[in-house]
Amino acid sequence: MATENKVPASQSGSWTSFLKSIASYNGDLASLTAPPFILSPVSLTEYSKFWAESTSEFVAPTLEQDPEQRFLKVVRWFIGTLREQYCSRNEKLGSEKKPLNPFLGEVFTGYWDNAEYGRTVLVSEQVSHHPPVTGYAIWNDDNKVQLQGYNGIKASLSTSAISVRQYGHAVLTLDSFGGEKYLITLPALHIEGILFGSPYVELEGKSFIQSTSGYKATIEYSGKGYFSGKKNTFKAKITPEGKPNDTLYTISGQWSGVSKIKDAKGKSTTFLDSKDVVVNQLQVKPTEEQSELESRRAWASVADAITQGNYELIHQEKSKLEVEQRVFRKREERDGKTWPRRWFAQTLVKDEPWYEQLSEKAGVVAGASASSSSSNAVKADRNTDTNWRFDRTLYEQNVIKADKNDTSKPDEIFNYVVELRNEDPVAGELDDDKGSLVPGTA
Ligand code: HC3
Repeated sequence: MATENKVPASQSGSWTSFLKSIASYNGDLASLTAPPFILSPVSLTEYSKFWAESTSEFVAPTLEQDPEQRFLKVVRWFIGTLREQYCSRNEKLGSEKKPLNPFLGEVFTGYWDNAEYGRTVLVSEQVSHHPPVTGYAIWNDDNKVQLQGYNGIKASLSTSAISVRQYGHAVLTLDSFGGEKYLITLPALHIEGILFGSPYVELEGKSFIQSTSGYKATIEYSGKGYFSGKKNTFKAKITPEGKPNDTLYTISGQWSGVSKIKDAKGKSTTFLDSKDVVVNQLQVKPTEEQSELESRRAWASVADAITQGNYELIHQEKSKLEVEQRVFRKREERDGKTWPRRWFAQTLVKDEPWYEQLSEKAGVVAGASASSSSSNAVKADRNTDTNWRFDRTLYEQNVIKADKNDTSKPDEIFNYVVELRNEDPVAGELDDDKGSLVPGTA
């Protein structure tokens, strides 16, 4: 693991300040100001793409007729996404980076075209800023498969690492099988290597996949070779409904590399080599054709400043966005308005019996933003707890308008932004500029 100091000499002062700020950490990772070398020019809204970068793995379950084999295909697709989700920055950029913290209403969209499987569409929207929550939906109509979900993080500090618990979940729906659903909970993680300026992610604890067809996967993660002496290891147990001790299959190995599957008779074969999973490039429209609320256009100046490693410019450009967001929130508060979500809406837990049932079978607490096992004391209330759900009708209605001169398609949300901008200023709306930046950090 990383023991070599990777902090550029020119940024060692600001890295030391950053380490000090971690010591007085208040629970909000986004508020930690970090020097440019650790910043990513990519917004968290883009991370939703990691769920479906391999079209063939994403559609594989829907092409399988046998429910048990179908479940295994879902597990295989899920395990195959982890490498890109959790170690692609490390592999491509040398360490984990601090992503851009999306603003409320920020959207990111794209698609993958595949000669055999058709088009897979991705939409991602920042549905909450405090706490930060990103909603996403990915679908392939030709193969009647849809994934949707939302996630946020809760971080805490331990001696040398930052522990991150994810809340939210993903739901895979297969319409070819009567809307068969798979509830997918999200693993906890910790960020190691911070002291040396070389953060990397390790997964920990358990996550679950529970299907309406009755199968359950309990996936246990370990970073430091607890299971096999290798990094990024996991062990998954597949059990049928109501028979937690009747293990049908055990899958184990590295989620970033090779894993094996063993059936109940002890026969073992290769399950997956994550390095062989084909990563298809997401198609995103050119920045100049995007709306002001789309990630790459909204963050373009900040991203340029990060790429240049220009301290002052990063701060200056980020501040412009942050100040406008603060002004918007103050004006909304004064006028009793709420930011209109574009494609997602909150649904009460009690109104989704399928979700309550799957959570119960998975052994996780329904609602209460939990991805944890029920042994954790999380208070849940089905009458008040909500989940963010994608609404295809909202999606069809709420187009993103890139060209302001295009009057054929009203973009209600963009019009709302224009309204907010034109509102009378709230007294003192610019007074609380945090100004908390350590020189040379963002
Ligand atoms: C914790 C994390 C932000 C969240 C990232 C999530 C959980 C987002 C949803 C994806 O589906 C999965 C995923 C993968 C990686 C997670 C990131 C790893 C590091 C980043 C922190 C905010 C960065 C902190 C960097 C530091 C310590 C320098 O400030």
